[in-house]
Amino acid sequence: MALFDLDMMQGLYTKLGERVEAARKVVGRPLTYTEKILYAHLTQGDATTAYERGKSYVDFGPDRVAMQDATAQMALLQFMQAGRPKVAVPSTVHCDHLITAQVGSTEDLGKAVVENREVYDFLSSVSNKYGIGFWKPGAGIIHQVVLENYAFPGGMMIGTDSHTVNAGGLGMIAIGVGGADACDVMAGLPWELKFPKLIGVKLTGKLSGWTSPKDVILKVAGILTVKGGTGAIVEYFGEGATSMSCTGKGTICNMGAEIGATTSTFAYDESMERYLRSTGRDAVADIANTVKEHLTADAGVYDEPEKYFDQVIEINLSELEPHLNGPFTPDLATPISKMKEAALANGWPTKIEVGLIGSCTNSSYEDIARSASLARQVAAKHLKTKAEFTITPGSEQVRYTVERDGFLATFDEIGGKVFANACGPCIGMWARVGAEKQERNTIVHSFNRNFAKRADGNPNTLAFVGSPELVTALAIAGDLTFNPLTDTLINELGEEVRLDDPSGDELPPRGFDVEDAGYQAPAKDGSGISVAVSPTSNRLQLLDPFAPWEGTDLKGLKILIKAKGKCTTDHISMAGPWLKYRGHLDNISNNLLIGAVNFFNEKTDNVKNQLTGEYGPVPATQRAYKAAGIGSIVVGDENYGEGSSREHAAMEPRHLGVRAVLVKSFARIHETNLKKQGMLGLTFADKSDYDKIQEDDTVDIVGLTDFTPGKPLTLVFNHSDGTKDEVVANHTYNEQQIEWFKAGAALNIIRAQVAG
Ligand code: MIC
Ligand code: SF4
Repeated sequence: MALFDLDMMQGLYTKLGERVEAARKVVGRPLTYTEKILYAHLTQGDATTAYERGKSYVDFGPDRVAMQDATAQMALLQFMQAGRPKVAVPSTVHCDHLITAQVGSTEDLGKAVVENREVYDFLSSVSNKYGIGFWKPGAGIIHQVVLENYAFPGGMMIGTDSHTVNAGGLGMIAIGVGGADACDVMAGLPWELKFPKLIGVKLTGKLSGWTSPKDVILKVAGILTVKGGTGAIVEYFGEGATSMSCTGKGTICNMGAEIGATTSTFAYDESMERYLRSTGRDAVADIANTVKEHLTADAGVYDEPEKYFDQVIEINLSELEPHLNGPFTPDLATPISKMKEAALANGWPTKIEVGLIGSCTNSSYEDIARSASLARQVAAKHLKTKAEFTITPGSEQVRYTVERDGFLATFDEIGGKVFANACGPCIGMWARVGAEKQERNTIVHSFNRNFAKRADGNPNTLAFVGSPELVTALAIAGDLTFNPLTDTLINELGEEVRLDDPSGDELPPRGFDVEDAGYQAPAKDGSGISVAVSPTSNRLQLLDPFAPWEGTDLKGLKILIKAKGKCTTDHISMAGPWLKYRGHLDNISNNLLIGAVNFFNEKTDNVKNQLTGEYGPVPATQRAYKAAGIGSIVVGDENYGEGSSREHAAMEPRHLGVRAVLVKSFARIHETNLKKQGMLGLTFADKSDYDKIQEDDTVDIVGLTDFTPGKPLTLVFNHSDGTKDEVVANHTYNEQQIEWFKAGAALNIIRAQVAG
């Protein structure tokens, strides 16, 4: 059984009333639920000042840390340098990202265990040594396992994965971070966050028929776009919130990452209590019930939300339609009734090749049960499933239970293939037959992201995100323009049939069950355990400290790339085949920005080497600058670094000698990752200055000797014809972050403290 630290939770709850009261006093008004949890986690104890949302930097003390294998390697390589004997807060590692989905769960898992042995052994022994809970490959996807075992109302957690926010479904403030942040918290240091703004989403009405929690977030994504949540926590409330399942809330919070939100959450309610009890956590529910009044907003807040939130959105669930979002971006929201029109207008291929359900976003018992209710109709109504269909369960506990209850057998009858309990097709670990032909085609899935190449590496795969029940219906129909609410299908007997509304239990009537959940507890005393990293390994590499700042302005930087349009972390540091190098900084650096579009020639991975005038791949060009001892700069567009928490997207350019990243705007996690790694992350004060940058420019960054919070820097673009443009670049570095820059990286400071 996994170790859940009830004492830690009890400790927090014991102080909760007092902390909330102190916060209420300094803030001087009733508090939202989010504010209560934030103020209850100040490292200083009781609040003494009211923080300014979107401005004040605040030190928090999270209760837990969660890491997945693709990011844990770098997080733990850094932690090993911090010189601590044990992690300071309960922490876990989950092996989920490195398993390829190809044949089926057993074979694929077996293969992954062999291929990734070195990495799994490393993670398992580091975990064992430092007191970290270890979830073996096959145990499930981090966010599902956390929801089932560790999430608790009122808690605060950070995790090295952007979808850590999933735990908001159980009333947590759970935030995705880079490995360096996790390293700090595990080392017992405070975790700093700019006090977020608050967005309130009021849910009225009730879900019914085809509409599901997924449609709430697909709709919200359409309203707020991929950057609308930046710097904000989204709090959901209203009768529509309390009437939906806890796991449905998890789905909504999960995809808060897709609107750039810091996190999302729901106040504690009966759906959460039911879920806690059903997953064997009566003790957690019982203790939570004793502090219930603190685990929701103060009276009146939800009645007049405009007074307490920076922005309020209202959605009537009774009128909400199922949505499909995509392709290529999760905020392009189309209600199913408009899909036919949209597909025709945009020329999207309407034949659906594959429907994929599951993932960390939509793997609940309810999701699977409702999808199975549709699959059952295939035989009953003499239909034939037109598209391929796959299922990736979120955890072994869910998989075992839905198998026991006959749902997997039902999927088998419609030709469904069950992949391992892992990320698989969601993160490009899908060995999809024929993907290399790069044919234009359409897939539908219940995951969260649909950036180009994300699922199968094919840039011409159009992926649409929908609820598992809609994905199942569309896979049966094989047609993107099929609207199950109004349309009929022709069955094998030539008859017109309609699919009945999906239905299914929220929680297993016979309870959850599992034989081996896949958990390995750490050693009580890990001091004798040694962790070996082979110097010749191509999977793991010990880290060398980054060099400190030289103390001068930076002159003569070359433009490595001026990226055009969307540049997510998938564009900066691709996943899929590159996941295997996540523990080896030099090897993974060979994927630096290979997905970004070069503004000057509209090509990917093709930039001008300003030393030779030749065009070549981005990583090789940057290595040439590095070899010549010349710094460079990366220029980007809006919401640069959107998506993943992977700090590789910041460490790779740092490792290869890029000195600054200058963009129109940043995604939060990526901006922090850059700062942590000692890189300069700057934004154009005037966004149209982006247009002034020419391919052959060299760039000077002026003002670093007086690098001060709130004071912009000056950038000089020296054009090849001898003219120049001088522009203003803003930054959000505070005193401490400027120290990180000067030291070369935040870790260099911890290291110096340990040594000193
Ligand atoms: C993702 O969904 O993009 C990932 C893969 O889970 C990432 C983490 C990673 O890149 O390892 C995330 O969301 O942070
Ligand atoms: Fe894994 Fe996909 Fe979830 Fe990321 S979003 S944790 S890749 S299943």
